[in-house]
Amino acid sequence: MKNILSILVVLSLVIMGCEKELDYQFKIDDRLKGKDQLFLSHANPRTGVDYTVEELAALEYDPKKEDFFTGPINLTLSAEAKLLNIQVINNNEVIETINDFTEVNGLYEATFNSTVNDLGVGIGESFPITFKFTYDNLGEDGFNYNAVLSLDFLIRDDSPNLALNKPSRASSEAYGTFAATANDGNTNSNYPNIVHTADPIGVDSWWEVDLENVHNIRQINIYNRTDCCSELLTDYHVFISEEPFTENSVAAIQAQPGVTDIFQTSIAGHPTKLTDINVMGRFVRIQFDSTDAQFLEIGEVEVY
Ligand SMILES: [Ca+2]
Repeated sequence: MKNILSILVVLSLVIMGCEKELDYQFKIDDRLKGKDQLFLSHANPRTGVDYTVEELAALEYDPKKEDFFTGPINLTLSAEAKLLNIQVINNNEVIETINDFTEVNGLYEATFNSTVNDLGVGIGESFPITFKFTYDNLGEDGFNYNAVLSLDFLIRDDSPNLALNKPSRASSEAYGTFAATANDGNTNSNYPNIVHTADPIGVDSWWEVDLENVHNIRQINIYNRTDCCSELLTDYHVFISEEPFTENSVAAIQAQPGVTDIFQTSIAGHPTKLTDINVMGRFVRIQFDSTDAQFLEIGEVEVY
């Protein structure tokens, strides 16, 4: 048996234009009677392959309402009667219209393929989709009424924050602050809920976290200090490396093999989200190369 998560939905029928001639509603009801089931199925988004029996048994959420994706989204949609199209709708906006169907074992089947990035699903956020199935003109009496069924689905990106409570350190910990405050899960970024370095001129102040394993890093959120001084967190490097940073100056780290350097020239927000990174890494470091800016002040860093 193929172990895919399959959602069977039988919804009340909505008839376009039924307010005009109630008579046709009954005809259309009759035409779809016994053929009004919709199916939505997909492989396990965490593994990309079919669910194992154990994985299916361990699902804790309600799969009729939502599923978690961190990358590709490949859904199979099926209906029991011939379809004209399926509209993919988010917030009343049609984002795609599917017109290609294949007939498989008496079902009319289509696929919806996307990614969380393409849909713009923020990490930790939910993205509601309505699939609006429009049946082909059911074709009696020359009247062109199409029956419509809708299926609601919620895509959630529930990627864990890889930096949370992992070992972190900084070039200095001044004014009673600690490096660990910048990855303790608390995004309140008023002093003293920050890390605050104070280094001599000539030292490129930094903070870094060790994710303890190499991950594909997709997004980094940086929360600037909020009660004052936010203008200081600008012109900073975000370095990513699979290997530890062996040097402490920006120039030396840039010369280290395998280091990715993302340079930010605008003042950090609360948060600033660096998205679509897709770099393998274990160590993430935020660092100034301005000898003027000795005070690196950060409330929180999240890595996904
Ligand atoms: Ca914090």
